[in-house]
Amino acid sequence: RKKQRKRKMTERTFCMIKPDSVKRGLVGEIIKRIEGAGFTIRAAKLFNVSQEQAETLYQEHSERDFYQGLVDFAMEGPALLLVLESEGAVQKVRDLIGATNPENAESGTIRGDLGEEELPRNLVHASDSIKSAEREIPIFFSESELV
Ligand code: 3AN
Repeated sequence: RKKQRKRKMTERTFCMIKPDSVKRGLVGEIIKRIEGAGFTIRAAKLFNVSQEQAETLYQEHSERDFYQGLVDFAMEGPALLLVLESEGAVQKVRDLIGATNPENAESGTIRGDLGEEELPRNLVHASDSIKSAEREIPIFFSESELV
């Protein structure tokens, strides 16, 4: 419909509330911020990420010295996996999360306000582009799990 075509593009992005957040009891606080920012949750599951999934998610970092630690961290306990939708969702969730290193993340962001540990323990992952989101969502969700 005409009205819908004029609106900005609705995007979906993949977000993982990482094991450090789940351990620290921060899931509610983080979801509150996500919902408060206007995202629609399209899928959510508490999940033990497998080694294959962690390696696939982080494949672009496979040559980095922190890769093994990053993969192990993703598997150290359950994570809350999300598919989030909004206009411009990819950039919007990255803005909400803040800089990669919590030490450098601005206050008002999730990592800036809640980050207390060293990398890779930075609370939340979010896809860095639409292309990444399209690659990452199917690592964890089947089409039928998206509502
Ligand atoms: P972001 O999550 O902000 O997109 P990336 O893609 O550069 O950051 O890094 C992916 C993940 O790798 C980060 N979320 C973090 O957990 C981990 N990481 C990044 N840099 C380092 C580092 N220097 N040492 C340990 N882990 C890191």
